[in-house]
Amino acid sequence: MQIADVKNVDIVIIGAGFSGLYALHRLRDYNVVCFEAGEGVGGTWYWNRYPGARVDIQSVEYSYSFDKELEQEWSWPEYFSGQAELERYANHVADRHKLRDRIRLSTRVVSMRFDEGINRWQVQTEKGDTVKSKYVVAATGALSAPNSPPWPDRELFEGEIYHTAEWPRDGVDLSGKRVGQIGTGSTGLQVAPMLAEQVEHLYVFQRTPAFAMPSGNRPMDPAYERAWKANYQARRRQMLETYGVSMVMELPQFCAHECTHEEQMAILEEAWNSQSAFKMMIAFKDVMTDKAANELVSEFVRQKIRGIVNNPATAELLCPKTYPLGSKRLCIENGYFEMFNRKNVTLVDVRSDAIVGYTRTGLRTTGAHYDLDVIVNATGFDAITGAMSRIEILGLAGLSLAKKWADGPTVWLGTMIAGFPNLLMIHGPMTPGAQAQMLTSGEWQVDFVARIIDEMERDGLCRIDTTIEAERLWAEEVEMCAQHTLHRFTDSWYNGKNIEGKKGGFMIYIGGFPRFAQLCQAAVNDGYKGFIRSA
Ligand code: NA7
Repeated sequence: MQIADVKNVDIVIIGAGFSGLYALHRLRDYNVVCFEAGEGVGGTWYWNRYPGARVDIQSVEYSYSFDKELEQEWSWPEYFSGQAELERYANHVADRHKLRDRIRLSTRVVSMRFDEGINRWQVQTEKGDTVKSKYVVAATGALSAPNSPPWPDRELFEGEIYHTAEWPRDGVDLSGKRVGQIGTGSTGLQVAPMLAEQVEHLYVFQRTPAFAMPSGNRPMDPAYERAWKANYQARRRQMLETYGVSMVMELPQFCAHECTHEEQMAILEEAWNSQSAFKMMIAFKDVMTDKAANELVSEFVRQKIRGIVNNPATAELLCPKTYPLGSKRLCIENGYFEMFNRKNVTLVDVRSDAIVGYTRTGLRTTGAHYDLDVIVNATGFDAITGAMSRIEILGLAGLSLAKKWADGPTVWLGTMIAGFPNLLMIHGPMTPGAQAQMLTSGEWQVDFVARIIDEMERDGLCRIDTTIEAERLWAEEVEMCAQHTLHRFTDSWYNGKNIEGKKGGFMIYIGGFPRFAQLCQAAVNDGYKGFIRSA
């Protein structure tokens, strides 16, 4: 179906990633248009096309649940799908559900202003179009605004610079090149072994080493796939009842100190070999709440690293020692530690000798210079708030979102912002975000937001907002949950500390998805508690 009038619509959706695509489908009975900055759909899986990009959740879980036939028809060739397969899936869904007519590709939203007189958002795109819309659904992604290092003299560098989240569609030929990779988070660990195979020499610039589990990726076992397909709906329901909306795992029976040393080692060895992401984090009941239990698991992983990496000094540098395991995203690796046994790979510690700037021929640290042909920034994202902050958003009385969030984001249920009526977010600040499997939790949030819109229309209302008091209550809830875990001891994109000068506390809801969902439902069921709806 074509959009009746693109200058005046019911709903603008920003972003055609997995959540945006589902929102477009779920809200299809309205006059809805979706603006997408990329030339294609898929969001994260459109942009992050660096070598080795792969989801770290099993694909049978990380897939849409709304289309029961697709669930049966689609076959994932591997347990953890690569970027190309996920992009193919996003395109298939866009075609299958005839969503393309309503998607405007290569169209970045640059500003939005709420017109109080008519209760409409005026949404402006980079191409100069202005669209009036009653609602805006921001499916802008939690990890979509790339963070590039702020070092000076970038323009002097005569080689090429790439960010992993903006990797060229046609790939990059790195053979015979001296390549410097900055960053050793989930992305850095995936891309490095792929680069090492192509390049003349790879310098891995590491500021903070990562805890990583061996990848469990392997070709899909047909019997395993059949078992999922036979029980999909029950399994999806069970997933929604788990903390992270993920496969139901056997939960630990004991705290670490309740086990003998031999039992502890046997449990950890089994978790290490489990081929399942995150098993280390639930090896014992108290890994994420007790420092001693966490240290036991952390030291076990360090010993594994020491056992893989031949050079003891390199191994020691690769061992994380400054934060608890799992307090930032636990990475999945595929030959990353082994890679440091290659002759063409050098680990550079930029914690002790920081990078201070680009030069004509490479990168300068405080004490050295590295000659490079190509620089690969695997430096992550201005996460959670970054994509929204890059749009100029003006709410009631011209209030700017950038100003409102200058000291950190404030939200009600992670969904609405006081003073910004009819603007609804998916994977907004203080939602379970990266603590939950994002595709299924995104689908759930789309349904929640769609219910809010449906009930506004059913009741003939014009405006929905939230209050500063509701934002304060949600901040208290988020803080109360964060207090109980070891996450608070670590700087990462979870608390914005990966970006110099970024303010705000813990930006992820860590109370678990079931509690989040229950609080959201309860607020709406309880006469829209925390919201203000008006005619
Ligand atoms: P991350 O996890 O934020 O990792 C970024 C990496 O880049 C990390 O090692 C950073 O070191 C490093 N970094 C960033 N800026 C600099 C500067 N200026 N100098 C040196 N090193 C720097 O992003 P990813 O893309 O790997 O993963 C994001 C999420 O995607 C991941 O959590 C999964 O959910 C999927 P730092 O640790 O800050 O010292």
